[in-house]
Amino acid sequence: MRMTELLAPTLRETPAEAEIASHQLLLRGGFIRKAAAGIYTYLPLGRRVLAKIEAIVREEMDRAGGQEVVLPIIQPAELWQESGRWEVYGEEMFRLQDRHQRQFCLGPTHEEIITALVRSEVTSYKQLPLLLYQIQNKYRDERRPRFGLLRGREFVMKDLYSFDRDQEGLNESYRKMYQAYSNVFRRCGLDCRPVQADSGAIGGNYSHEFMALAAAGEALLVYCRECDYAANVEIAVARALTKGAAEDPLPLKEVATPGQRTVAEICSFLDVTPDRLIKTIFYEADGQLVAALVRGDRELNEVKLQNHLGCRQLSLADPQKVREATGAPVGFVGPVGLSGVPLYADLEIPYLVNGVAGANREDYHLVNVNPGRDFKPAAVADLRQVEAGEPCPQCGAPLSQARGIEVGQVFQLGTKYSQALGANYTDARGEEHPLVMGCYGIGVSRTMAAIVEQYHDDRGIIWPLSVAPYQVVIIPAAMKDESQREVAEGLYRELVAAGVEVVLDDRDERAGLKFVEADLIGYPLRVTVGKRTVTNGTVDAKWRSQDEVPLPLEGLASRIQALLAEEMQKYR
Ligand code: 9G3
Repeated sequence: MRMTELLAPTLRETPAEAEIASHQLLLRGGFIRKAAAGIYTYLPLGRRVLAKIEAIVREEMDRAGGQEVVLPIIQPAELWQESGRWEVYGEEMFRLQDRHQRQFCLGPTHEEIITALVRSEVTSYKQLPLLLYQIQNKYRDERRPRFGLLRGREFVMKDLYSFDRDQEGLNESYRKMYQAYSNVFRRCGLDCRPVQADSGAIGGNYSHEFMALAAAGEALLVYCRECDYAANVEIAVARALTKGAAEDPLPLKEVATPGQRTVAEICSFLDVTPDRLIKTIFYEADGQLVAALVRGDRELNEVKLQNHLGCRQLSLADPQKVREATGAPVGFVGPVGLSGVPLYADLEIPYLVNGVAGANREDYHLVNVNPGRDFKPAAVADLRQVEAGEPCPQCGAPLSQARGIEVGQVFQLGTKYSQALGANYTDARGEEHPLVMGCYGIGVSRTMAAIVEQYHDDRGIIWPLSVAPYQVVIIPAAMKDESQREVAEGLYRELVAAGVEVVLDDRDERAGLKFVEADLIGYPLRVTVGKRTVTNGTVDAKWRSQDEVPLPLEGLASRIQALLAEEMQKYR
């Protein structure tokens, strides 16, 4: 490819709306352009990267026994009504009508579609296991699309669905996919960590997420350096306490705490440490008011609360409703004397002795609050956010915390969809059973952004060779110089003939600008033809993140191919 022909409109300035490196660099490097909020055009360089990632995904899915299909993007509402999910996803679902006013959605995922396909085509246990997948656009009307390809409203996903006879079969499919995912992300050069994850609304009982570690990641994970424990903080298990404070319960007492609302204010005013406080946080769970209790030094984990309550909608309660239910404003509310509001206490609450809580009276708190004696929780469960430094639930070593980009997720669905949609198979004895399913997603366009998050510097992107848009860029320092141009053209033609993915920067521009753009776009290997090529027969070769080395013109094309082959070994 010649730079005088390539559509790669680079930008010198960083577009204002781009906050993170991958969003900035993919725009500035001429890889993507925004068509609308969360909706992108992939320019030639961007499409080439996408195609490389897709090829790696496809190879690994096929190697794991997957069969590729193409499923419709437009999906009939009837299937989602059968599965009961048509109402579950509100505004996030792109819905449309056809000319006969029949209702459809743009596919945000394909459990319904694939299960409907299989229920009509698979009847016998002999056809199992069956792994079907596609790589295609998905549509989710995110409220706040941002961070470029990381959170878009139209994005490329590989989704695979496994169909097995029983749990044992599913375990085998799950294990194959887990390995395939590790291969995919390793071949993309991504530092990626599988973590235990919440199966949430999708249902099923077991799930992992593959997290690409990156400071810009929206997900928070905790992991242990000593063992393999790693979990999305949404479900990371807190180590249960074994004993409470060794002091005698004292009589409950109301104390004036004028204007003292926050944990910090109350602790300094009453001279107690935050672990003595009971934070009472009100939520509306499917419209019903509930109160969650965690210690003052902890954060409530809303995913754990929602999973415990099994509710569809969970949101912080409106302060007015809190005042009506307790007689006090937020900051002075507590569990004692609260009738009609079910209390959900974190595991640590029952161990509190002589704690502090809001008195349900403005400007007053209660001291010497003793759970069990002064209030009775509706339930006690692990509801708090695990923090770095806490003991690993597996081995006790202190947990570390990191941010990650969720680039893959694998779920054990069980029979949730096969039962809902009547997808059964007949076993060897002629008995009918619902198919046991798993589903497995990779955010392909999100992976592209995650790679940039992990591979960039202040000059631009540093593409791993396995996913680079082109492998080599040849830069004649001066296109005007006849001899430099000839050497560059000759090398270019040799490499093209050898099947190397090479760009020749044949623009009549200053060498400096060509270097800056080559580094911004992030070509892995840069070969400069300059004055020294003419005087002493060498070119300067430079891996994007290493120093320049002179290479003799003699046998240069085959030397470059050998260098590329050697570098590709890192991404097997
Ligand atoms: C919807 C909308 C958004 C959604 C879903 C449905 C997420 C939905 C979960 C999954 C689970 C797996 C197969 C590939 C891997 C992920 N957001 N999920 O089901 F209608 Cl609007 O998609 N699906």
